[in-house]
Amino acid sequence: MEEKKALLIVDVQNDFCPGGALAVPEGDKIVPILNKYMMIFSKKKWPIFASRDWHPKESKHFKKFGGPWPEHCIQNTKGAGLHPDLRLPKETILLSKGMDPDKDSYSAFQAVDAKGTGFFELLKSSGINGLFVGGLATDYCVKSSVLDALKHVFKVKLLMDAIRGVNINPEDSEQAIEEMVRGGAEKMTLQELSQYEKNRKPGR
Ligand code: VGL
Ligand code: ZN
Repeated sequence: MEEKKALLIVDVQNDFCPGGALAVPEGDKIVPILNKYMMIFSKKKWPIFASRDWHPKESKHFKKFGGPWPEHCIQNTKGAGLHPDLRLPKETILLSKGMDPDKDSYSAFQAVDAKGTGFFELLKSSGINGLFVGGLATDYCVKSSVLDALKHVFKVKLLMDAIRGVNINPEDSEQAIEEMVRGGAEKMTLQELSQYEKNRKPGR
């Protein structure tokens, strides 16, 4: 069966980048790489999805209310904004998650588009069976999204040059990558994708 691909960019938001409320070390370094992936996908007319963490002010996700995290990505704040250098093509489908004050919602499969349609439904209705995943953070939302994608039997490519982790424990990202690969995700880089695309016959 022909693979129908889509790109998922997970939570590349100001609060997850250096200077933000829950900064991922070097989180902003992936932005130029993601821009290149987006150019490739955009040229091919392959769909691009961008998820965002979109929390209410009061959420059990936050330390203040008994959860694990400092307050971050609060709806309509600067911290919740996508990184300003991220060049999202206009056809990018924005997904939001984390709106339920009682849930953590790490996975993009818990996210919905502007009309409230879930990510899985959106993928199914466009016949997508292959997902390329990059973004933040490797050890939380990227991992959770990839494991869910594998559960739903999507082919997953993990974009090794376009992910970064929180690493509360130094090995967290490494372990997350191992877990995703064990589950069936394949590692990929921009160079490999460009090379692969060059070698494909036109029209395929
Ligand atoms: C995330 C921690 C808390 C993430 C979201 O996007 O990886 N991590 N909320
Ligand atoms: Zn969050």
